[in-house]
Amino acid sequence: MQHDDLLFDIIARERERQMRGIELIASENFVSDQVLAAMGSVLTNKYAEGYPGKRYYGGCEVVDEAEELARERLKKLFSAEYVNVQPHSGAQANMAVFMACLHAGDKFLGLNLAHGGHLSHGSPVNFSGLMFHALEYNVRESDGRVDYEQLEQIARAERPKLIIAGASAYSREWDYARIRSVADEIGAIFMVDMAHPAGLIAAGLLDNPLLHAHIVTSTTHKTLRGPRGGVILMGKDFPNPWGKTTPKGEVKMMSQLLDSAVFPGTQGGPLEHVIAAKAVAFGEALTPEFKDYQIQVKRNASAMAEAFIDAGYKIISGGTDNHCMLLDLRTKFPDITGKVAEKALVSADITTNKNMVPFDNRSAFQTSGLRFGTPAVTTRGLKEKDMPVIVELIDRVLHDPESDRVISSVREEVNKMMSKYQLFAW
Ligand code: DSN
Repeated sequence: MQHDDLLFDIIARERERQMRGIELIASENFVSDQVLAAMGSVLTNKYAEGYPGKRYYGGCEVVDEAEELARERLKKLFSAEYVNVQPHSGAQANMAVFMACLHAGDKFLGLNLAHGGHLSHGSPVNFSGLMFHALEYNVRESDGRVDYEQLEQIARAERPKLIIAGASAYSREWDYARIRSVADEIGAIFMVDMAHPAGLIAAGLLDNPLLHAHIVTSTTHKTLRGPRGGVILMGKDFPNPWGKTTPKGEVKMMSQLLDSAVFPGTQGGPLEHVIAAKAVAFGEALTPEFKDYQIQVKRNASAMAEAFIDAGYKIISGGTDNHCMLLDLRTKFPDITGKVAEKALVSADITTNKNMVPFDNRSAFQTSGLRFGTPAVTTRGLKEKDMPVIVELIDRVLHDPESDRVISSVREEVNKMMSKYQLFAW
């Protein structure tokens, strides 16, 4: 067959883009060569509907070993009793939890998307908001932190069946115990989506939500630095409290409901090549080097937040406990939208994303904020001392986002800086 020059040229250009730029999207990272190799392996050829030892296809005995390895390593990483490594993404993992815990139309409570929440925690355009009755809590305007009092008030008044903690753009630690307490009071299931800080949690640098939540979901590609994908975990299995029964009238354990909700409930054949890559990443995350990496991610984020504040920017909540931060542009540049800022920075090879800030007066398409994170630049090898340099480059672009001259001079400095940091071994 003819070599696909067209497609492989696209891949080569994306590789080049990743190498020359400063990657600050809080949910992105660079995987190891081993993770990449497992993902691009012959395991992609195998159908394996079902679970290890109970498949609907023959010839699964080898991929069973890869899936078991992923499961055992993930259990060890988070001290979990139950895991499912098959969800294709975080949204798929969340969908399976909804399927296992709720009936269509049931009430659940999650963090407002415009306050840092996630699409699959109740947005009206997502399955969660379309098929279920979504209620939302906010962060406080005064300090940008989760409004636990409001969460409790809504929980007591509305009695949702599921309460969700976790966010896409929230830089602070969560009070999981407080949410569990109100969940117990009203008999709700408590789920944490730890997709963003999972790597920091695995390294013991943030609280482990498995100690408090009934169910935990995550992606595997953010701070955890694995392939794109999702997982579901539980610290302890428990009988389904809603008496949700199978068509035959049996009450099941939550582990059984979750497994069925992933397959055959919402997915078909698992991506065994991605599951193998998850196994590699979980193995890497169990090493002392991974803890050192996460310590550096956190240090870099704190240094970056401090540099932004010193340069006159407002960070929502005034700082960060994790890997990310949300910048409210209105304090320093009230006339620049997140959209304009993102475009100018991308032109200078600094990749970030526009983001709504809590109580934003602009739409999700314009926004008044930018979200930054340090997982990817830390993988590249950047340290605290480099963060003020990055902030100064960003500040130069934002002072003059329409200037080709400024953008091209910043881009030159960015490319020179990043040429010193290796990314791929090939
Ligand atoms: N898109 C992910 C993020 O950037 O946080 C969430 O799905």
